Amino acid sequence: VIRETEGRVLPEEFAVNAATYAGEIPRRIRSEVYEFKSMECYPAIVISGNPTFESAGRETPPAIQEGLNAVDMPGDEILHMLYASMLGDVFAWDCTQFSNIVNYILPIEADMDRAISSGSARVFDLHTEDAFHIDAGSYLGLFCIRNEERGATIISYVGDVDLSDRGFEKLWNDSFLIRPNVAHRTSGSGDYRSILFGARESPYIRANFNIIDGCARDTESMDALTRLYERLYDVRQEIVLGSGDVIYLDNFRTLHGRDVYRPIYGGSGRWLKRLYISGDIRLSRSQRSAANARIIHVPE
Ligand SMILES: O=C(O)CCC(=O)C(=O)O
Ligand SMILES: [Fe+2]
Repeated sequence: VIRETEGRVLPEEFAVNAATYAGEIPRRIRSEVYEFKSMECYPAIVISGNPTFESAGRETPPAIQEGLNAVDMPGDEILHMLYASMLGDVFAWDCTQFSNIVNYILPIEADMDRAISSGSARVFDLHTEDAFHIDAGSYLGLFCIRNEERGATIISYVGDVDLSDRGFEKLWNDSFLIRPNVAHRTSGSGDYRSILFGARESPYIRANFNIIDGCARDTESMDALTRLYERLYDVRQEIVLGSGDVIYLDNFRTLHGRDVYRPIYGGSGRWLKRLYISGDIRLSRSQRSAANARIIHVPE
């Protein structure tokens, strides 16, 4: 139906139009997704058993590809975007993955030892996606095409940590530099911000534990951050996505990462498709070329 109506289904356009079709998703699924969104008491929502459509017969690409925004979307990406449109507006950054709206997560041999999504030999440690930016997405979606290696996504939910201890008080102060992951070609804002924000009884969190050296203003703040990491580590869960599973993480309440795994190279390696989802796309209007544009320009 979507292909008949839309003709070519291109990522930037469909990111805007998907919501008009999402009302046709079965109510059972919609109500679960909206409960996840409104209650803010779950780390993530998983929808399993999705078809992987054309991607099932495709090899995992050897590298991140340029120009995907000009290519007709396969069915799995259409479905991913339909689900995502129930949570917010899908967008991309121009400082990573060539501005592709649909990002690829796949193993690259040359990146093996790097703490980035294409690495494998080292833990890609807990982080909020794009916490360096004030318009970090509210949610993050990962649709699994294949994962024969059973590489695990790690998640830690801030709701599982008791933050009432006075030692965590410092985390509410604007005393921390939150730097971008190395996959982003930008240095971040350089502004000091708090790690915890929002409501005291159910805080939001933003952090990147891949890059924490020297990121706190003083030693007490650094100690609080280290203790937070230990608590988050204690409550971490491993999720092994299988073919056709899609997970939407609450990026304000859940940190994620990727465990060490042994990748298969040469076409059948782990392949996830990532979508960034904004809860308030208007926040980034000054960095997008038009109201309905979905690529955020980040200064280098
Ligand atoms: O590979 C994974 O499971 C997660 C990687 C990651 O952190 C991301 O996609 O942002
Ligand atoms: Fe990530």
